Amino acid sequence: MNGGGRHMRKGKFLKGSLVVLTALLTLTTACSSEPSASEQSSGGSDGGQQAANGKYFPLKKKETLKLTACQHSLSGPFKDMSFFKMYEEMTNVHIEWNDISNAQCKEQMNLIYASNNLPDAFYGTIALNVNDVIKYGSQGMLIPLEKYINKGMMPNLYDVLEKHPEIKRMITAPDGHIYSLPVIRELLLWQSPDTMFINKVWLDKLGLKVPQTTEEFYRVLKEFKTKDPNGNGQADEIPFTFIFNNDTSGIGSLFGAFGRADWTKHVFIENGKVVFSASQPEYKEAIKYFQKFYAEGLFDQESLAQDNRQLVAKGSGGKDVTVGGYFAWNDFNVPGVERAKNYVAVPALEGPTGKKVWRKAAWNNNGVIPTGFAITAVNKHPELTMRWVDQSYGDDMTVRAGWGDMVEKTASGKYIFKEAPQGTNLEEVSRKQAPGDAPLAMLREDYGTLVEDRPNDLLKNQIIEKNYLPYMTSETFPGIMFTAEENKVISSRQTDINNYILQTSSNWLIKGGIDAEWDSYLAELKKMKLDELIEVYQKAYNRYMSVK
Ligand SMILES: [Ca+2]
Repeated sequence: MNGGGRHMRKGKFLKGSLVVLTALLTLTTACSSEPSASEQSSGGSDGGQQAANGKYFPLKKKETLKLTACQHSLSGPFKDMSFFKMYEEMTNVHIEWNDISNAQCKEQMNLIYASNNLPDAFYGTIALNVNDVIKYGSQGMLIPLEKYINKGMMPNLYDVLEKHPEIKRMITAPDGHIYSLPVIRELLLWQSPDTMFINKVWLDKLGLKVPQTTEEFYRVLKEFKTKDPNGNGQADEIPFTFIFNNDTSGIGSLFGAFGRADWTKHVFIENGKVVFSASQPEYKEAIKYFQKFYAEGLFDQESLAQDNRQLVAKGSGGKDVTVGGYFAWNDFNVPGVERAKNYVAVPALEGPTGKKVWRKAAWNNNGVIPTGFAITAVNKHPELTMRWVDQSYGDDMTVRAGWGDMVEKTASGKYIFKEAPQGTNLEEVSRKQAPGDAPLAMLREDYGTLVEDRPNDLLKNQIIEKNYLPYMTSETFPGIMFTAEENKVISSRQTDINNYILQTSSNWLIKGGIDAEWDSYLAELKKMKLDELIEVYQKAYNRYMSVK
């Protein structure tokens, strides 16, 4: 199996003649594996390893790297994973694993850094995190990696970063160095974790349509409340439920009907400028409007306090369906799989003055986690290590790193999923075969072409494209790397500010009074140094965008 070839992926010609394809593969592999001029002249730290045919891997002589990782709770030992057995065969690089159990991960990782007893590299997103990478990178325990990310040494990752400069920004530390390599599972789904659902059976029964405006939404919920749509003779209907101040199950996107969406951190980017939603007039209008929904029992009173377990119990429990609508990642998350058939998605609603905006979630970086792999200062073969890890950013190895042997390649080149054995599921099985949270690159265009779409993902994708994507003009602050000083300001200011906002807004939603109290609320935010917080975000964002 050849792990290379990301840079010649997916062209329509791939589906053409097999002979041409094979020839191209051979050619590209040879080219991409040729040592650069500097390596040849210096002999390179890993010199003399190129095989006679010009390929770098498999190495002529076996090398061993010491890697530290943390296991996922569903994983077993890394050395037993079929993925790494295949990897060793392909590269002739043996990995000596220190794979820490999930429960011990944090403590053991801290010990490793504190004792300076370092492996050659850290592997996977469970072992690594942004704060550690920035801290230990600046202290020299992790080495800068950017000089290795070139076409000759890392053709797969290089190609991904060339096509996606935003991913390069995400993995670049505040000091301009790259200390960690990404794990990429770029799905449209991340842009709208929240999806809004409504009970279609009830709508049909009452002769109503899926609401398109906030006024229609109000009228629908009013009928849900008063007309006994579940037909049990009791006024037990909960017209609409959710978890306030939650980015998957909350109503932040609904605020968009007033011109700007909201989210738990309230920090948005508009034309390159940081905008704090909860101190803007649009936020005030939204709170004012939805207060009526609480006052008339259309929004679940418990939405301000309940947790996910309570929400699910409400949606899936009891003899009769009582929930008229909700926010969730997938339709079945609240009512369960069977009852989910009652519900359909609600599009972005148009507000009283014609505004129609949905939130675009950027805080999750579209599924890019910047900390998938890092090399330490004790590593004597950084170049070999980088070449080794680059293999897993290629098409085939990406799929295998994600799903192990639970995929099979069809004649068209697309991977399809295998049926998990009775009583198990895909993740449970594949986590024993492959690392999952590891260096790999599933780009948005890979879903449906390189790997078949999962049915749930496909449905959510369709919902987002049709109902939300055209209105995603409120973009949240992205998940960027902050400096230690920035983190200090953010953690000291933001928690207090957001707690104050949550408490005040909850009061307004239940009791009203926002008009009278708005000015003193703004004054209090000022006193809590909201301006300083915004400034920190702006500075960090400018630095982030300056990465070329
Ligand atoms: Ca009823």
